[in-house]
Amino acid sequence: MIESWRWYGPELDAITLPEIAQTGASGIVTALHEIPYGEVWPREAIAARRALIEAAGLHWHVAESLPIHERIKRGDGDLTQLFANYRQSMANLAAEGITTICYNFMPVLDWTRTDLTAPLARGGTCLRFEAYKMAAFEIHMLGRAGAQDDYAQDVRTKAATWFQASSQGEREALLHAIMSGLPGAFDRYDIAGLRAQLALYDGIGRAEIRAHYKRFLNEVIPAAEELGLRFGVHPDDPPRDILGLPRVVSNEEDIAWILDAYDSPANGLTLCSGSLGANPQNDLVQIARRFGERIHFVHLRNVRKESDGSFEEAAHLEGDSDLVALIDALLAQEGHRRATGRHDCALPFRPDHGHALLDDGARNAFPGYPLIGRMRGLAELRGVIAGLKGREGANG
Ligand code: DNO
Repeated sequence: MIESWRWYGPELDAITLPEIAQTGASGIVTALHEIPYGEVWPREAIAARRALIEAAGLHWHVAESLPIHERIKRGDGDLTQLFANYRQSMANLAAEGITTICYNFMPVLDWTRTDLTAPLARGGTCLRFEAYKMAAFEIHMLGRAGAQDDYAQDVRTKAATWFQASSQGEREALLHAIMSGLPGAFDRYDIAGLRAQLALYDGIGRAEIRAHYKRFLNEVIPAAEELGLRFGVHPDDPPRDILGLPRVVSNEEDIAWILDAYDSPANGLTLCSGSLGANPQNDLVQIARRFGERIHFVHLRNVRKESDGSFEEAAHLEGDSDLVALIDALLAQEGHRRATGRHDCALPFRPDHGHALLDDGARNAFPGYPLIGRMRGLAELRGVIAGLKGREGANG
């Protein structure tokens, strides 16, 4: 497996490439976050980013994300130019030797949390999703019709109590937390802006989103095949509908649908253990085994779930998911690839998110992307991989 590290680029990330080199990671995962969604990533800009990365002795393995414009997700109007731009960015990435592309198909919001600095028992903070706070946001701050029906009575009661007691500052912090999953420099909404975005999805249900998704695959996967690119869709986080928006990348059945919708090795999966792991029905090892050949990129992290749908990000080897078993399945997939002569045997992975620990609080890193906490995660995962590989060797 290839150890990689997400970097937001020289302008946006508080962590530098020479610091990343010290973590031991060899690969970089990045995007041109400063380019608005829908516009072409120019080859020169990709080359300049790549040169920076290589000057630090690192390799740019994955473009995460090449974002899909909301109009494509909504199937809104004439999309010819947007698809052409997307394919041009793909061609420019391929020309610079970046062959794995991560993207998501979540309407409006990317990953969603309600607390960015939830305290941990032994010090430090983590990202947390609190069901009653999400309910308070939807029911009392956003005033979304139908939001009541998505929550159990006790969660609604707690939501009302929290809302009544909350200060303006706490409500703003909640909005800020919910918006923080949108990566890069663009598309933060205020309440009015979010309402307007949601209204654009009126009348768009699961079947429509799937149809728009299939159209996207038809538009880009043939080009990916020609260019030698591998696409890996990132699962919904959390893996369920949110804000009344249908989400179609949440579980094993969804993944099977996507991989069938355009049956090509180029149409694959980013296996994110943290996103999929937040739904108790998702069996990570089973998903890794079933779709193993189509996994092109891996995000490794853990979650601790609660019965009302709340969860928090646990340390990489704590929490509810058995990451050792998952890594074992991924190593078996690598072995299978070697045995069948595939050239993409080594799976790039990154320690996805990390706790903010020690001096992390003093830096203005992106939420979930601190230096020390992720380095702890990477070191633990590295140990698991070495241990499992050693056993493989010992077993001959
Ligand atoms: C969260 C990330 C996601 C991911 C996108 C991929 O930390 O894993 O934001 O980058 O969903 O498009």
